[in-house]
Amino acid sequence: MTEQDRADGAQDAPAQSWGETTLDELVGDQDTMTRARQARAEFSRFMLHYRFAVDELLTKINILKAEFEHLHDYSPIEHVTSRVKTLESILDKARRRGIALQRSALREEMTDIAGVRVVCSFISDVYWFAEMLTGQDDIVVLEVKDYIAEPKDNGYRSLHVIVQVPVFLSESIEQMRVELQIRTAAMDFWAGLEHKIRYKYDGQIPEELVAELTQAAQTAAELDAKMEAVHDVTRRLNEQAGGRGADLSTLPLEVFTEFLDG
Ligand code: 0O2
Repeated sequence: MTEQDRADGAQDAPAQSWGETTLDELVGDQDTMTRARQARAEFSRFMLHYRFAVDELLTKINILKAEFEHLHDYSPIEHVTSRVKTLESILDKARRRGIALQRSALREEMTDIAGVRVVCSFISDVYWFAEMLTGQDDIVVLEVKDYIAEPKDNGYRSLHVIVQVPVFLSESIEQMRVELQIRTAAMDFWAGLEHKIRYKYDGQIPEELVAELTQAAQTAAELDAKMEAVHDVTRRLNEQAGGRGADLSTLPLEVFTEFLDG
């Protein structure tokens, strides 16, 4: 199409429709435009607070991880991922669950707008980590779903905790909800695969695959139990050997006396 065609077409084209209202009417209605702009700005502020809440939690997680690594000689956390739901995903879930598209309703009823997933090495680490994090004074636990103690029928295992975390802004403190999913690497591997398969079949996984997946979840759980047993033995042996901290014995003593005097 040439520029001339476009110009001709534009002359003949009817006013563009915007639902029941023409775009011309909408643009002409300054109140509507102002409200729409305001709503957009408020929504991006709303989402920013969730991003801040995730950042707060990630800082806490990194501190716990670094301290644990310093005190012991392994890391209990394999990796951490986080996400804030997209607008599309929020709208989709609100429609499915019948949640009103109002700030207060979304805050109260959609508890996974912000999500943090922590993947640990061993099952004992999952509970250790959950306890350490939720034991902090500024964290409020709103809900716990222990799908490790009680796996879902399909074999899904994970510890879910909805927490409320304060976000300190320039003029207010916002209490934000975040969904924490804490699980082992084996549980995570299974959940990732199952999620991909479910997506591929649009939620309707064929029967025989469901059975295979449930069996795979059982195998993953057995692997976790075996790894935990190995971990117990190594921990015991390590304790018997008096632990293995960082080798500070080669540093000159003056370094430590100076440290104590300071
Ligand atoms: P996404 O894309 O991961 O965010 P809720 O949906 O939270 O209001 P529900 O379903 O009772 O209510 O919460 P639940 O059981 O705590 O599960 C929420 C999240 O856990 C899901 O989010 C998944 O991330 C994960 N999950 C739960 N069950 C399964 C499962 O069987 N397989 C896999 N792979 N993941 C699961 P979303 O919103 O479904 O998806």
